[in-house]
Amino acid sequence: MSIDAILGDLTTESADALVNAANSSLLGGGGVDGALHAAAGPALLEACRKVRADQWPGGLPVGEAVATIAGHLPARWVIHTVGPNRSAGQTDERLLASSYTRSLDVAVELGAHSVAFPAVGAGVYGWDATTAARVAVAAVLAHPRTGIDRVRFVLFSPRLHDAFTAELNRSRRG
Ligand code: AR6
Repeated sequence: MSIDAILGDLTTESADALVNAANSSLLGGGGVDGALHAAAGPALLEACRKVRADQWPGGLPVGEAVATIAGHLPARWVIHTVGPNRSAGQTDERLLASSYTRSLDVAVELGAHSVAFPAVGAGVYGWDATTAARVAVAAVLAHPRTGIDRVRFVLFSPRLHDAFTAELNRSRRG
């Protein structure tokens, strides 16, 4: 089982499941959400509309996760999660941890062997890099991750890459 952090673009990362930092509407947005939808093509939005109609008519709650097909992305599934919007006063770190925990729960249910995450909440939603990295790494390490061989954090900025790398190194030193 490997956990690593790379500087890169999630839309070109090959993994069984790519995690999307979505919003409750599941109908797209900016940041990594917009990039994933653009790369996946319209089938992803169509799948998200179906999730809304069938499973989450009121929208996906903060800290929850749900899977769809991945369209043209180099993955089998996209797992959509909604981080807490710190900029809007949702400051509970447990909700951010839950985004990772529930995403991994869904990945295990799907039978995914590899999962790639962005820094959920660390863009529009306003979590600082150090906190985003600490919460993300702790949540992934605490998860049983049954059947998952690789978890990768794909970070879009050197600052986030440094924060996640430092956190992983700290956790390895124990
Ligand atoms: N690959 C990897 N990371 C990326 C990419 C990419 N292609 N593009 C951006 N990031 P954000 P949030 C990074 O704002 O804070 C959306 O509008 C970005 O630099 O995408 O959870 C949703 O629809 C940042 O470090 O997600 C919601 O409304 C990280 O991904 C809202 O933003 C997360 O930033 C969610 O906000």
